[in-house]
Amino acid sequence: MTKFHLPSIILLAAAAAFTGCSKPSSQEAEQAEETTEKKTEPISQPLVSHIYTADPSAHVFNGKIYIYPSHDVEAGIPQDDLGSHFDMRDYHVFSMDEADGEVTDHGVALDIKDVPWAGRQMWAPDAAFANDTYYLYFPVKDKEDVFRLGVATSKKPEGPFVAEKEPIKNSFSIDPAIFKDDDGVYYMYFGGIWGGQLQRWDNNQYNPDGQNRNGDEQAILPRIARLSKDMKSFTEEVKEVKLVDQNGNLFTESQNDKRFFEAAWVHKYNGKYYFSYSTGDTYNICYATGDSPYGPFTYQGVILEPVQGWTNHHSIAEFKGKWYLFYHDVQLSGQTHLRNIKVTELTYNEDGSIQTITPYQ
Ligand code: FUB
Repeated sequence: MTKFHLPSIILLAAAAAFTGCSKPSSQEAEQAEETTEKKTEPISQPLVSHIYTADPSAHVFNGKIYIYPSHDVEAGIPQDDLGSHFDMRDYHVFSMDEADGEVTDHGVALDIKDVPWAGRQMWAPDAAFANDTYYLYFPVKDKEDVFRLGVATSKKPEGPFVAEKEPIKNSFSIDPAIFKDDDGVYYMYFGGIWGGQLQRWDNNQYNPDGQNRNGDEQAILPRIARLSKDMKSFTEEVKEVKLVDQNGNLFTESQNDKRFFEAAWVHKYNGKYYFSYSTGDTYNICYATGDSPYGPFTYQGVILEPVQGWTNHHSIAEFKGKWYLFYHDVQLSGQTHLRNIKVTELTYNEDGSIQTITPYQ
């Protein structure tokens, strides 16, 4: 276990690097670069700097904040459109007693070599607590190079976790996010297009030749499934989550500043369900609201504007009466696959809308 105190973190300046895991058009890349070039002073600093971390899923367990991020590494894999250079091999869990306090690294919580079915690429995880047990959910490619979602258990929030011998039946794609509703039912949201392979899944059937959608086609939708009591399987068929505009229309692929790309997260505020997500190649974290965990969710706006680096990924948690946005950028490395997790406060307006956060000033 290693402790880090924020003031002692060595901060390195780093340039924006929009050379992501999948290919943006040059116009999109230029636009995003312009956005971050205008303001370069980060509003928050990396939570840790001894290792690279990304995709922070935060939860409050036992009165502390626990963060379940990806552990970025330089694997020496050339960059390609499917994100092969994101070749992560284990997970660390971090905890904090205060949102602006010391960060404890609890060490390796799960290693890819201890997941019998895993091939490569441990991407963004999440966690949940039920049945006096902590569950770590994680996407990793199986031996056939198809992303599946795994689950591992521990009696402690920081692990170490022991993985089930098989992936969750009927699971696919990436970025699992667990939401517990007020009635005690747990749901998993998941999916990510391009490198996350969601375009290969139609009607829950795998087609290795599945293609990204064209501009005028309906955008691919995120997925949801209710979890079983033992938290290790789906109790229902995987369903699409409808994400619509203010007129109730589904987005087309060309509306890529609003349509779903990856990194789903769900939380509840004043009785409303908030579905938030990354728009991927336009780099926003957006949100949509609804009256049921299954949606439909109506688009409301941007929570987090583009960060330095190609990916944008977040989670939202309430701690001691305040709401926080956990996110990442590439402040420490300037390289898209070597990210660092951060936190900043999130503010609701009186009408329940969320104030947009600009990550640089
Ligand atoms: O960390 C690998 C992938 O990058 C995640 O699964 C995506 O959400 C993006 O952040």
